[in-house]
Amino acid sequence: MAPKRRTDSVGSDKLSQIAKKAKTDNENGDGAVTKDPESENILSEFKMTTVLRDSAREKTVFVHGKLGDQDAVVILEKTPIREDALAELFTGSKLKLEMKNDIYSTYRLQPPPQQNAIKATVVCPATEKHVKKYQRQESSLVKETGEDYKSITLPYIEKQSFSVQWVHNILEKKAEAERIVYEDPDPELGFVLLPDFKWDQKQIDDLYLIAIVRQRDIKSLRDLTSKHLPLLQNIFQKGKETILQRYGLAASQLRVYLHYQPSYYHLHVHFNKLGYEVPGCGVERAHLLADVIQNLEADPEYYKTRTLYFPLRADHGLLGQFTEAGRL
Ligand code: DD3
Repeated sequence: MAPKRRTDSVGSDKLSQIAKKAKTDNENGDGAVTKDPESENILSEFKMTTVLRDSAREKTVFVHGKLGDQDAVVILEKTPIREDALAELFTGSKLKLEMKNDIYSTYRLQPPPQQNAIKATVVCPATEKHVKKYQRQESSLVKETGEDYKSITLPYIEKQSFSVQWVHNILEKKAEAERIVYEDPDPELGFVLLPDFKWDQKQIDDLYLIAIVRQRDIKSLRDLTSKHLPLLQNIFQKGKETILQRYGLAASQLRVYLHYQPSYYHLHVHFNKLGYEVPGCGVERAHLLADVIQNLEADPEYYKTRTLYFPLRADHGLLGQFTEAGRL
């Protein structure tokens, strides 16, 4: 059996060190992390109100509640079992027989504490939008012409003023600086490559990095023209090179794409391991970077003029705008 590839088998045990360090926000206005206290349990104060969503299959739960007087969303996720942890799991666990029948038996295995971790993501203060985002919702496919973008979508996103403070923190090294995997400082062609929140960096199977561009005025795919080709090619090229060097994953093992609509309006590119079926990687939302580049090469105004389709959740404000405009 071929050994499973691990992040730390490719010359970077720094990765696991980083992931182990508990990080706590030290409020200084921009929400940037300035100190690094070890595992103070801020969640002991969490007063839960509702479970927004849970999935037995994904082993996740999204909980809404209060941290002090602020709204908070806490996401809990059981992490995959690491192959290099198996030996300790077999030797160091408590085992309780549940049933035995013929050659079959099931047990309740109680792992040692260090093997029993749950990934916890905290959004605090959480807005109404965060709360809505994690509630289970039906979606509708929207058809957006170039005109619809100008008259409906653009005014909507400008009015919303979605905060991308966390993106600016990354670009300015006020947060996650030690997580940066590659950076190109060029103001025009530059970007920062780092692991997405969703990836705990413990195994390559669910590799998920994002490239955040340095230019701050590119909201989405719709803003791209042929003048951005050098930027896109730079991200594609250097992103693939870096992932090969650092994680041993060839370009042929990568799904590199943009979202439309994106979840934040600052241009970024997703890098997943192929075969990792992450929400948002389907045809109704993902646009392969390779295709985006080709389309812009063929038509400099491709994304300004084409009709684009995307799903929106029933409670999404933009869906209401399309309905009001009689476009749904
Ligand atoms: C987000 C989309 C945004 C909840 C959650 C995530 N990768 C991020 C802040 C820092 C990050 C991300 C919004 C927000 Cl769980 C609401 O994502 C982030 N840092 N996707 C990284 N590395």
